[in-house]
Amino acid sequence: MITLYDADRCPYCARVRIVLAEKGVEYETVEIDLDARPAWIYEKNPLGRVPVLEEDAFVLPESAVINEYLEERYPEPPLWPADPGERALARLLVFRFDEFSKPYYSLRREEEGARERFDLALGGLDALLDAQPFLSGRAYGLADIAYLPWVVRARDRMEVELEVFPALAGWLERLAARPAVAAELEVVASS
Ligand SMILES: N[C@@H](CCC(=O)N[C@@H](CS)C(=O)NCC(=O)O)C(=O)O
Repeated sequence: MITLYDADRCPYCARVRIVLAEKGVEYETVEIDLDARPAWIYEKNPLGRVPVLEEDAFVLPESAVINEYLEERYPEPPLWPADPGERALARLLVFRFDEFSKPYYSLRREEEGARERFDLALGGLDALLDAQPFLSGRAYGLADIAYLPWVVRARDRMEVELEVFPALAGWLERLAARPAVAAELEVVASS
């Protein structure tokens, strides 16, 4: 059995929850209180962060690495493009995620100029989604899952208007039709 050390409010955990749901993998969760983390979480992850995935004696932190592991361990349905070039570009987006999250967290801290910087980052995603249907390329996949939790939280909790980014808004609407994503939208609405 897989155990996910998890926190409802954590968008990095949401990445892993979505992949587990897409792949229909059964798992149990241990909810970690991020405001009072148990000391033992450092034995699972020396950085003390969630998510952490555990399968018997195997323990793995880092959402992007966990999702790569799940993709290899449970290959169906595939969440990376079959084409090597398309896959590499999708991985590049995940690799450069900090370029998106930096202005996001800056906006959350209400720093000066953050809204403009985050709008620029959203504009970058919008332009990409104008050119291709998904961040992962021609089909939905791990790059979409890597960004979606922050886009949802920006819209629902930080009063970010997505209407000015029509391709991005359309992408979110299409993804919301997927049960794995709809379940996450409910987590955000109820937490
Ligand atoms: N790079 C990590 C980031 C995980 C992360 O920052 N998780 C947050 C919760 S959303 C956390 O555990 N924060 C506690 C801390 O930073 O001490 C990943 O992708 O899994």
